[in-house]
Amino acid sequence: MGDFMEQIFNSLTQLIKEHNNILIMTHKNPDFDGMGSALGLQQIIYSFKKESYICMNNSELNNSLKKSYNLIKENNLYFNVVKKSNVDKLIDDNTLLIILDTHKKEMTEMPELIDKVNNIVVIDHHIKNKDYIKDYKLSYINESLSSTVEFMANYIKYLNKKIDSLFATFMLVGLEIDTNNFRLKTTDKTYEAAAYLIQLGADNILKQELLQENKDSYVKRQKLIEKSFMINKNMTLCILDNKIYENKDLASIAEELLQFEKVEASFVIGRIAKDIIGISARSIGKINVEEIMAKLGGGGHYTEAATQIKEKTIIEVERLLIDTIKEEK
Ligand SMILES: [Mn+2]
Repeated sequence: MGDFMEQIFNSLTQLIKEHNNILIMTHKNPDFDGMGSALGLQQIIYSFKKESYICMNNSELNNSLKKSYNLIKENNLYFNVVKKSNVDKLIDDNTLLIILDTHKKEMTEMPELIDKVNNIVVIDHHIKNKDYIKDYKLSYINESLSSTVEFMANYIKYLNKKIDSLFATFMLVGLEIDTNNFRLKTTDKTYEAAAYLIQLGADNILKQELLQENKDSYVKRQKLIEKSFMINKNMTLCILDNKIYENKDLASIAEELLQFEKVEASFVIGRIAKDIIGISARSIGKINVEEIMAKLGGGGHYTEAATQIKEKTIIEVERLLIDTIKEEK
């Protein structure tokens, strides 16, 4: 453990101990990395004999997260949330807001909180965007970190604390999703975090159940993947039909394309709204896809990025992307 990380961990502990009414917030459309680290942090705060509240709107949960919440309830584990309609009651001078897995105000579950709360902590692993949250008590944004769960698991380990095995399982799911099964940004610290979660009892069978998808969506995706092709010696492209897809469909195809021979970067183009074409890009770590997506008005990280282009056809977007890649070389 480096001195620098120890300092960050100690400052975080200090801030937690100094404040009451601690709010934990991740990004909209939460995933297992954001929520897993929020749940882990909530247990730690509780071990300091402090209440905390995860800012959450139930309507936005995906099926696996809904299943997770039901499991928390069935097992009667400590779990505290606050909805938008009730959160104002918790805000005063002594409120601490801890933002996880994003550092952009607009991406957070309740952006208005950032103006209302004076004491803010940001912990994230995305490439620092120019509109990051500037007014904070503590900020740790490290793009070489695999996931927010990695930070949180190592924080829990540093404190020598334990959390329930169910929470450890959710955190491990987040870690595996964000690293695409230990393929991306994986360092010794990532494995240390995973090892600690397994030590805490993370359940591999439940983990796989939470990662499972239904067969139809799997088969549908494989059919789309079949149509992908190499655009040069190390990049592959998959162009979807003209149906409207969700961003996460594009992203999961791009991720899957990375496992094929010779592929160092993958791109998926598809319609995501009536007049918007999306591109999702992934890289195994040699090619900076964020740079390519930024030239097309988007952003993200080095290994995962995306953009949205208005009022163009899929073919026009394909041409734009290929020209941009050629310029890049
Ligand atoms: Mn993440």
